[in-house]
Amino acid sequence: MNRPYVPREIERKWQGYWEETGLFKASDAPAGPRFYCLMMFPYPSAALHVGHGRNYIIGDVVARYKMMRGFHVLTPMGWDAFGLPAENAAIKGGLSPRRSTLDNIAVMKRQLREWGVCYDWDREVTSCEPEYYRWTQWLFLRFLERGLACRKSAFVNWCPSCATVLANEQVVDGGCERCGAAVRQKELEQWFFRITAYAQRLLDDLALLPNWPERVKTMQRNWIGRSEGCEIDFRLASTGETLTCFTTRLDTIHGATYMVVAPEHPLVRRLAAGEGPRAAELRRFAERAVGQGRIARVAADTEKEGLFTGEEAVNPFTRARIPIWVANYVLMEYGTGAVMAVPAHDQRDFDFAKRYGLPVVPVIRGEDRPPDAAGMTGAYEGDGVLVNSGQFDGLPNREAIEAMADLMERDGFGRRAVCYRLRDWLISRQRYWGAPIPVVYCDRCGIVPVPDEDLPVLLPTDVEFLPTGESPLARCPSFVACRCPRCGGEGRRETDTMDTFVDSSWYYLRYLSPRDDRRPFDAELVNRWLPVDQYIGGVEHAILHLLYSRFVTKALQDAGFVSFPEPFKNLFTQGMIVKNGAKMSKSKGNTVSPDALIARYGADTVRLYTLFIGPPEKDAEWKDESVIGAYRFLRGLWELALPLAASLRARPDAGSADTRSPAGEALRRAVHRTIRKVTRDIEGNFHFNTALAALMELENALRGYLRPRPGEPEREPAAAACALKTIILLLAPFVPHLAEELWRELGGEGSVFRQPWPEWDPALVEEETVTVPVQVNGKLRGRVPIAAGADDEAHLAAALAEPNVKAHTQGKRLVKTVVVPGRLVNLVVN
Ligand code: ANZ
Ligand code: ZN
Repeated sequence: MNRPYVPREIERKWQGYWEETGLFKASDAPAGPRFYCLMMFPYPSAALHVGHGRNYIIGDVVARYKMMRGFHVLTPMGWDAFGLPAENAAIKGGLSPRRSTLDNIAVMKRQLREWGVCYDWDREVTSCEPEYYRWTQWLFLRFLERGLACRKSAFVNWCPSCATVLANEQVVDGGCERCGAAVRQKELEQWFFRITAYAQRLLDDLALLPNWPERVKTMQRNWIGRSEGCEIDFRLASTGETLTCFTTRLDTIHGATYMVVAPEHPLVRRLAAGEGPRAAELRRFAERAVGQGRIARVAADTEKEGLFTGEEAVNPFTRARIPIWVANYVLMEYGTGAVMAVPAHDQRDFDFAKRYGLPVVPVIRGEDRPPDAAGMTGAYEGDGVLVNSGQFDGLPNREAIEAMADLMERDGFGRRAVCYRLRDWLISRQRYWGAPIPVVYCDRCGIVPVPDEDLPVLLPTDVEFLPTGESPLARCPSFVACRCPRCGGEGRRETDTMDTFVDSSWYYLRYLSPRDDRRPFDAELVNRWLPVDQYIGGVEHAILHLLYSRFVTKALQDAGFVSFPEPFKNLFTQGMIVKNGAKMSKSKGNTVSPDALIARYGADTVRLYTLFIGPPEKDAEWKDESVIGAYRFLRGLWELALPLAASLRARPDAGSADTRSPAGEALRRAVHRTIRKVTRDIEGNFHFNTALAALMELENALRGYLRPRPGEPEREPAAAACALKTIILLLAPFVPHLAEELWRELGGEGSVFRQPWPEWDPALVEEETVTVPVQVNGKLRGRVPIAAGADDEAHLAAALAEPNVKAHTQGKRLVKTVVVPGRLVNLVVN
């Protein structure tokens, strides 16, 4: 009687074995090829669900596969452990953020282990621990030194309920991403990283990343948002002072009938500071417009509102005086915060002009559109030929832009300019659970960086962290009070903490020397192992995390700390697991815990199902009832393999050559084709699902081979042995516990992951070919070799390429084709 398949037993055993033997321990300087396999480190929230598992399982497959390909694999894991949720949970549950974070980490670590997902845990990093955030602070100081960290006043998204600043992308439909409260605008002094200084390089260097998903690169490009245009200096009619605007459509300047400035524009501030009813009205208007918030202001369906400022500007091309308005739809942080409004050719300006009765002057004539201001129902934003534009009349507008820019640059009232949508990275948070920003305010010395040797600036533990709008650290006198590092006088510590995206912008460097207490990372090791060979994570990080990490890497390269411009050579973004049509998430109440499924069917089943569910880059629907299918396959394989392995062990000739029977030959071919298919599917784009389907087919073929039909010769063991061994090896990255166990059953030694990945024999994967006769108008004109099973189209293509057939069909019209696959192609021409 054979042993039954009891996943729990074998899985525990092999998990212990991998740990004891240090299968996943990477040495610093191994000889031979290296492979850095990185999965985005998670935020330690509550327990993981099967949707989270996809990311780690995919990474684990890659790591194990690369091991079998002979690479020294580095596959570390850590925790993105600072952040608002832990703090909010602490406020609710009373547990300290550190305690709840560490508890969550323990649960997640257990879950990863039970999934059979392995890491080099000696390299674990936890971003909320002083030994890590000390170096996040170090990074801040290097940025400060290089002018890449700066403090400036800014309007920020403010959630009154969480009492914190929110990043733009944390504002969803005008509300706080976490609590839903309406977000307001508030002007605050904040710390920024000057990522805008790297805008062009971040754009250009996307070209260095051919193996990143195209959609991620597109999202980054759009986020950076490069625009080529001009800056034009208008003058105020009253004082002659310059009012510069940015435009991408210089060609339309003769149609500029008014100007619009942002409510935050210095001109508005100056005018609003004056006396009288107009100043008061401007104050009221500006305040209300600013309060609407950036996101609402640029939304297409937001009412465009404005107010005449009482000032006029002089158009440098026409000398015409045009009124200056202030309006909500112009943003201060884009371009110059001032726009020349061309209602005939810009829809926003058109809407605004209609509302306030401002003139519309068309200056571009589209193909068959005579310019007709009165009849216009919308702006014409397309290309065309200039009209109403003086000396430029008749020029195609794209040419006009160049001619006008030349003129402007020659006469010095404007210049070509590039504008980016990308904003500086706001890194300060008025919250407790983050890395303190390491600076001191001194009345005598100003802002003084904390010296490196005084790091870390420790986050105090005896803090009341209820949100009030100020950082909780501000109400912790023992934290705030300090000596000025420069003059020794009384100083005050910065009480803001850093955005968690700073923590995660450099963690992949720390894995190389995680316990080093003299420096953030060992540059030599980093330069040896990086860029990361494969990064795996969710597409929700397509923009910020990846952009920030790229920026930090470039800044570190400029500072001489690393030798490469891009941190992640290859990126794979997996799709989401959905359940009942919605993304699996705690808030939707549709999560599935791996724990019960693993207890019932085993980790290999959960892994197999997760990988088989669909192409991993696509979203996929989780169906609990389908998990059993994966289980049945594994149990079936077990029940097939155990007796077969035993019988092979009993036959000393099992490894020798078959008496080349046709059935054995066919099985051998199937084995080699499967090796090729699985290898290519993994190497190609992680098409694990089709790789697994091919393996299931091979298992089926082996099953059939072992059951000879009556009259067929007895099966030779060598072909069966080869098939079984190959199945086990190829399955190993996917279902590692079962593979290890069966490998031993087959008489293998050590870990299956120390075995080389199977190679296919090119001679055996050649598809079988048949020779098909080709007739033209009923006469035999040639014979062509065609792969067995090829479709009609392939037959036709092969037939038409045959030289003699070609000679008989050239210049003639093909009126009919008949294909009998594998037998005949008949062409009728006239
Ligand atoms: C005149 C004009 C005429 C414009 C026309 C467009 C069409 P992109 O392509 O996104 O860079 N603009 C400039 N600064 C702005 C600001 N701070 N807030 C709101 N809008 C602003 O857009 C550039 C165009 O957006 C600029 O070109 C300007 O309007 C507007 F037929 O100038 B344009
Ligand atoms: Zn001082």
